[in-house]
Amino acid sequence: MLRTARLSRSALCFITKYSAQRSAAVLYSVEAYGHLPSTSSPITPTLKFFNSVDQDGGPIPTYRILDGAGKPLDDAQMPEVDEALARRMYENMVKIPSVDNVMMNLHRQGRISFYVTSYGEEATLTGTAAALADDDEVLGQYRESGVLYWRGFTCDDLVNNCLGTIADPCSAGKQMPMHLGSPKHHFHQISSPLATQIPQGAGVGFALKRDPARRGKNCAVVWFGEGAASEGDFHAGLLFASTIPSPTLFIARNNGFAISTPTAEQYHGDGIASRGPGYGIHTVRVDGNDVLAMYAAIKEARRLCIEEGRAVLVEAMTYRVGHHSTSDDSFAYRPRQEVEDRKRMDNPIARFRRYLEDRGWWSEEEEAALKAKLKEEIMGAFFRAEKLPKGELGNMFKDVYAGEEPWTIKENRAELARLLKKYGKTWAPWRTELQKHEGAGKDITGEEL
Ligand SMILES: Cc1ncc(C[n+]2csc(CCOP(=O)(O)OP(=O)(O)O)c2C)c(N)n1
Ligand SMILES: [Mg+2]
Repeated sequence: MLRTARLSRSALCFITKYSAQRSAAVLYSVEAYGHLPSTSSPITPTLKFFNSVDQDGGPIPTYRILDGAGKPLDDAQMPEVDEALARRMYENMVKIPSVDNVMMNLHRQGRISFYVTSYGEEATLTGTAAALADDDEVLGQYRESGVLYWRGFTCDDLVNNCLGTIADPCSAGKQMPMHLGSPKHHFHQISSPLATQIPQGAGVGFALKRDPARRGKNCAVVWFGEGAASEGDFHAGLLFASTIPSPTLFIARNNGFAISTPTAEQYHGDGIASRGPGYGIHTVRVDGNDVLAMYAAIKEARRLCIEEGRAVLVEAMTYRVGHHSTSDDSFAYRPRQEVEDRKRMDNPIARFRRYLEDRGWWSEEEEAALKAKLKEEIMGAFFRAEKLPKGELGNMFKDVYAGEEPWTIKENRAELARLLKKYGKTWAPWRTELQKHEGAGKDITGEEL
């Protein structure tokens, strides 16, 4: 990585010329030779297949500002990030793994049933969140809690969601942990089936365009992993946003894996970015572990999106340092050493910390104080949430559908009542679990259990 950054400019020119010669094709000018009625492309007598969006045949370059040691690249244009903003970004980045560490421990102790970490993707999330307006509509996949933290979603909110207490602001304990959502923070409810958020996001973008109060002011922001981009919904969503233009910003987190499937088995083309131009969408590939590059790229992507009222695609190249989720052991399919190397060589937090320290914007003492403050915040949130009950059992049937309650829900509730009457008092796991709910199931059975 460092070596690439130091390649001399003459070497880069040589590579460009060399590939240009290889790909030379005879093109007839449109003025003299015209073009087919179905396309505006010039006529050529050269039979040449292509397999790259770059006419030189090379891969799409990756935009970055900071090298691996946190030093700005010689030719990079620095985004306007002053000390206060830089420190806030750094603090958000550190908060993400701090929360993840505690929640992973709670999972190991059996106190929460499921969790998803964002280890390694702190710069992708924070650089984006900082460049957006806080009321841009976000549709996440599930690994984007750092975007919510930036907008003021608290540790109490997160822990209540994971424990499914009455104070869960996302789904009142109905959803799995980490299926976050917060209308207050303009963050749409996450749902498990991959990629469903992509066409939905194009719809949200279109709705923003149709709303006079928000047209030209906000965009929809759709997150997805490179694995989710293999779903048909990815293609439907991008086609929708390009043919029915809308200010929709698509952000692909290319973190190397879809659970155990590495990218080498997910696509044969040039990542996700190569697909954008196929849909006529402005596209850029960014070093997702460089928070300043993410910030600058998203600022510009958002501007394009809103000013042109058209979709933009950003591919953030990063690495999923953690396991996929608490249901996964990634060392079954990737070497431990690979993970250790990536943590060391391409650590987004360490890299940005060095940038801050070089400017005198951060110190050892401030690091210790931040870590202590975060620990207190998260543990405090846990102790508060632990004392709260879960809502009434019947809540799980409420607000599932709008309008009249369908017969399926009525039937499910009746079946649960039957089972509770039969086993609620006798089967120990149910007896224990029921006590955690307000009313201990009385709202379903109509009687004391
Ligand atoms: C339609 C669908 N198929 C499969 C799954 C199971 N699944 C959950 S996450 C995941 C991997 C997604 O990988 P990626 O989109 O790259 O996101 P990452 O986990 O790497 O952030 C899979 C296959 C699902 N939730 N939905
Ligand atoms: Mg992935």
